Amino acid sequence: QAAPAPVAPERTHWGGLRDQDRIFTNLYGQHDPFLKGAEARGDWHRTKDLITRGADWIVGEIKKSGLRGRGGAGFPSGLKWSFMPKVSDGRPSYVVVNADESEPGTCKDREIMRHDPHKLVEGCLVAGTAMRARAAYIYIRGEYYNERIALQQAVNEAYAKGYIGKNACGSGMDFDVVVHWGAGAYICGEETALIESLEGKAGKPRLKPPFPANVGLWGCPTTVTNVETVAVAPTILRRGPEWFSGFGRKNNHGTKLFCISGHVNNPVTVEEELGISMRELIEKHAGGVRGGWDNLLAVIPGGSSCPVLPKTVCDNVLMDFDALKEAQSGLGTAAVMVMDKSTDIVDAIARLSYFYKHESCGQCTPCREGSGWLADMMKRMVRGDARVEEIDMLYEVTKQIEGHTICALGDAAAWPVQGLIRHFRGEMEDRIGRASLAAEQIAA
Ligand code: L3W
Ligand code: SF4
Repeated sequence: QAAPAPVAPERTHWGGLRDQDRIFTNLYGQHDPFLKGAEARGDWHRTKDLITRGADWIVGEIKKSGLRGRGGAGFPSGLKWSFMPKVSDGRPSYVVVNADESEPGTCKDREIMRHDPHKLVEGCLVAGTAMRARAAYIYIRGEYYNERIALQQAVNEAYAKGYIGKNACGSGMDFDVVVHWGAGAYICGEETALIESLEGKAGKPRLKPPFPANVGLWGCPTTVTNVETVAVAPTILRRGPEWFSGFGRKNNHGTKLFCISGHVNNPVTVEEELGISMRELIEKHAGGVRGGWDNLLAVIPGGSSCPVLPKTVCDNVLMDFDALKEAQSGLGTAAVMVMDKSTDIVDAIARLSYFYKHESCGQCTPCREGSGWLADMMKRMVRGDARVEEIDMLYEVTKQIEGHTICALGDAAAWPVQGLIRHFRGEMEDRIGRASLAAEQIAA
């Protein structure tokens, strides 16, 4: 597999997002995260005027804004919300907020729930209205204890103030918000596993179709959507879809939270314009790569499922859905994991293989068996205890998994290994060469 040509930047310098254009102005917890502070920041300001304009208006505005889902898949949000039934057949409709943030490297939804929980609660009401839902369930990762407490406090405050519950915001509509805790399984972040878990069953993904918009929670129309996607909706409606779509570029609009971790001087979660260059993002907000940009080895740009990119690609790549797809990786959850030259890249990817093997629900054979094979083979690759031809075999195993499983966890197990082979095959071969030389010397 030849390395892809670096993506030519369409704009190399954006000047960065201005403070007044940030949606999450309270990310660093300098101000009161609860009702008083939230109202001072503009949350719950004339929400009644937004929701009484009706479902079709909200969906239309979200479509115009170009918002794409912030949970990893980047599916157009207005379109997804429009899949919900316009006329009820007697079954209630539900909004389910996916707050089971478990993708390694990802910590953006955590920041929202800690520091700006009212944006999410208000977003539930707005998104719920758009989908003609009567209630929202927020499924929060079990390990997020502090976030759960903060979120519950915000929900309680919104009930007490009449923003949600009976006659929400004086709109004549009733709307409930329920916070539900997960129990620490990565697979419950997959939308249908999350629904199963919410129903009290083991979190095992369902086959799609039917999609949740037709058959979801308790067999009712349901949309599962990420925390950030829901939390930005009220601001988009208030400031207008043109304001939001003015950031980024065609098909990749808006502002976005990026979580930057690893070998940088200042790990951070920051809101920036989609399409900022990776280099600018890291240098401007994360204090640069430890030891300088030239010390960069590779970056996983969008959470562990997204294939690793070598420095040659990172030099020019833009941080949005299409540019990263073109670079044979993905924006995913925008969790940017930076690795400098001290990193054992084969070992780093081997750890991810072990993670996916551990988190596989075991329901389908290519993922259950394949993720185990990948983890075992990667362990040998780390030691160089393999034959060079086995690199091709390893790649072949990833191809047997990719696209052949019930849910995306199979693909997520396959892609990091594919990225490693695509860009660091030489390193893998050298390691095998060194190990066999050492074995020959010992034997002699
Ligand atoms: C109705 C259709 N609905 C699609 C809906 C679908 C879903 C959304 C996107 O995977 C990725 C995964 C991880 N009628 C529809 C339809 N929909 N066609 O649209 O669907 P899909 O299948 O493209 O993606 P997905 O299953 O949601 C998510 C990747 O994200 N990821 C990890 C995520 C981890 C987190 C976290 O920790 N917070 O989100 C990172 O890259 O690998 O590829 O709602 O129902 N015809
Ligand atoms: Fe379970 Fe893996 Fe199949 Fe998903 S792909 S249903 S995690 S076995």
